[in-house]
Amino acid sequence: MTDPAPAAYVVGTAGHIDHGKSTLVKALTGIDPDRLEEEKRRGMTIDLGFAYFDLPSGRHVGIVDVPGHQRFLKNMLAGVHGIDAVLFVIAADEGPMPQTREHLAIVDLLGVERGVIVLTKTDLVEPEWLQLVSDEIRGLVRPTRLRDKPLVPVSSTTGLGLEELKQALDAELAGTTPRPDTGRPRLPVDRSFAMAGFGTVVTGTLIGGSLRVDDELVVLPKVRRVRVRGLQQHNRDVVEARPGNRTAANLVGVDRREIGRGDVLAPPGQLKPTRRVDAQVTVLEGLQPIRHRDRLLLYHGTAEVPVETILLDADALEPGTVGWAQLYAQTPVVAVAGDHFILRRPAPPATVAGGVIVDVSPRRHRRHDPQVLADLDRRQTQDPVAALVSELAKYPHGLRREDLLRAIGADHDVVERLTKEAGAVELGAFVLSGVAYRRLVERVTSALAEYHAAHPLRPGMSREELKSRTGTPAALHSEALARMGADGIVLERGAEVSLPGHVPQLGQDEAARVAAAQRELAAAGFAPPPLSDLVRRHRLTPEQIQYLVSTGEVVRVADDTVFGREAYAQALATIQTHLRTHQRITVAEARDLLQSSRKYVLPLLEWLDAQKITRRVGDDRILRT
Ligand SMILES: Nc1nc2c(ncn2[C@@H]2O[C@H](COP(=O)(O)OP(=O)(O)OP(=O)(O)O)[C@@H](O)[C@H]2O)c(=O)[nH]1
Ligand SMILES: [Mg+2]
Repeated sequence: MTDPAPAAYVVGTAGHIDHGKSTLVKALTGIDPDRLEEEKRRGMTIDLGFAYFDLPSGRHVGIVDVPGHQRFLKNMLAGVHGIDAVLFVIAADEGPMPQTREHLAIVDLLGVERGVIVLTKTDLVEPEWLQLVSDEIRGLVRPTRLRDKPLVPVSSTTGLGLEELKQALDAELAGTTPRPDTGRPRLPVDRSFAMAGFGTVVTGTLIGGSLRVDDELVVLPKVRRVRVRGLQQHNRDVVEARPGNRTAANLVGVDRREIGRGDVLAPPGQLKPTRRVDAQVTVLEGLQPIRHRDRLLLYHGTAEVPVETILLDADALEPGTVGWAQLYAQTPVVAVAGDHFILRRPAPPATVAGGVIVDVSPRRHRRHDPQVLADLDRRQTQDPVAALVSELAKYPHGLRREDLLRAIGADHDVVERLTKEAGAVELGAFVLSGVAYRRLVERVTSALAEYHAAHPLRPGMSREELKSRTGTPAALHSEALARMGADGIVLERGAEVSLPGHVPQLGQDEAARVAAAQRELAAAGFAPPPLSDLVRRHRLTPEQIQYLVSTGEVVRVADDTVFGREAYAQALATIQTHLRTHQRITVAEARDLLQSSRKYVLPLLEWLDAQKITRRVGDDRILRT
């Protein structure tokens, strides 16, 4: 096992059949994404292919290569969710074709913001033709998010333009904000297979949070418990898989036939499969309208699910318009508000719409209900949780609740959703992202571990010192410690903080000096040397003395008077025995019994009084009952 891989990106191909997507991937990465025998024989991609490479900047890129053939569009749809950028491929000799348009519509509906337009097979055309095709493509992408994206002519055969393409992709990815780690990982599965000696392996693009080896997870929607035995990203073993990466997970507890494309792997209790989702639906231009109760196919994550479309604000959604719908699914879907999806008509097959899920646990709505529609509008205008998550991600020390809400213009109840749904942590007046809180915990525990190692005798580190060591703002510090204390991560004792497992112990070099002092004390019996002498002779520190006192090795009956454990126990027993038979004892009697002197016996008896073992009555001591 090696360290977690650095942040990486997932890039998908898109484009018409035979336009050179797979050839381009191979030219860029050296990996042939067409892995099936049938694909190699027919010279076409049937199912998703995967490759990876590093850009000139060092960015790791995983590539999902999709089939262009219309018949395999459902495979394409399983591959494009979660991509950071698209390589939108058009063959220069043929120009835009039907799946050029369909794939473009899909990546646009899925909200893919980044990409490069790649003109392939430029070795087959004349420059004037190239110019014509380029102009046509510019017109094609104008209404979409790819509008201003770089257009790079290449030839995978001659290698022309490949370096420029890498530079352009690098520049595009440089502009992406890192995928938010909301502490809610999901791995929509696109493949499952058995590996000899390992068992079940599933792959997918990980989103939402990290997975770690030994994590206990569930496979949804069927709810089956599994454990992660191993993780790989880009063919490297990792202990932690980070979101926004192609990820392979080796699972214990599930046969490969019981998990497959469309399933979702996630921590237990975080996602609830649902038959109903409320969604904003955008209908593509130039097609038939979507009617109330139309039966369509929902493509979400890697899943394909038949749905009935319940239109909430219209009887038909016309091409090019946007409306509200409740999608009633034939089998449960595993979704999160904010997820994008695609809707297709089963026959004749056609991509007709796409949209965004705004509610994953809606009630059945009355149609045309102004209140329902207003509520949906509110959710859509800005999913406040999503907005808060991205706002919060900017603050490693969290943000005051008030400031956070003001930044977004959200209500207080949203913070509750933020902690419930997005793993954020509330600490007094502060709200931290799940990641920020985990980092804070790491800083605190490693500062304490270091401190305990350097000062094994001290029971703990002062709160003040811990605060400045971890760079935590004062107002956050005590709240954070209280929370970590409640969670059993640290132990707070007065002004000191320690790790729960820390037991003060003597360091090696001091153990010898302390032992010598103890030997001297033991040999002295009831006539111990003054503590100050012991301290001087054995160079004892106040901490060491405190340690000896707290472990009971010495009993400090007065400021400068200490007894060894044995001597004290013996003295106590002698006095108690005497008192049981004679009821009373004077200082002089005790002195004689212990063959000691008044100098030691007086503080000893006073100590026993203070310990509520004896009580003073006139010049005598009696036993307390
Ligand atoms: N001359 C020339 N031929 C190319 C180039 N790129 C791809 N080809 C050829 O075009 C054909 C199709 O290429 P693929 O890479 O399989 O196309 P694809 O887009 O992956 O096709 P599907 O996966 O079926 O959608 C192959 O015979 C390639 O050799 C290029 O830059 N120049
Ligand atoms: Mg291909």
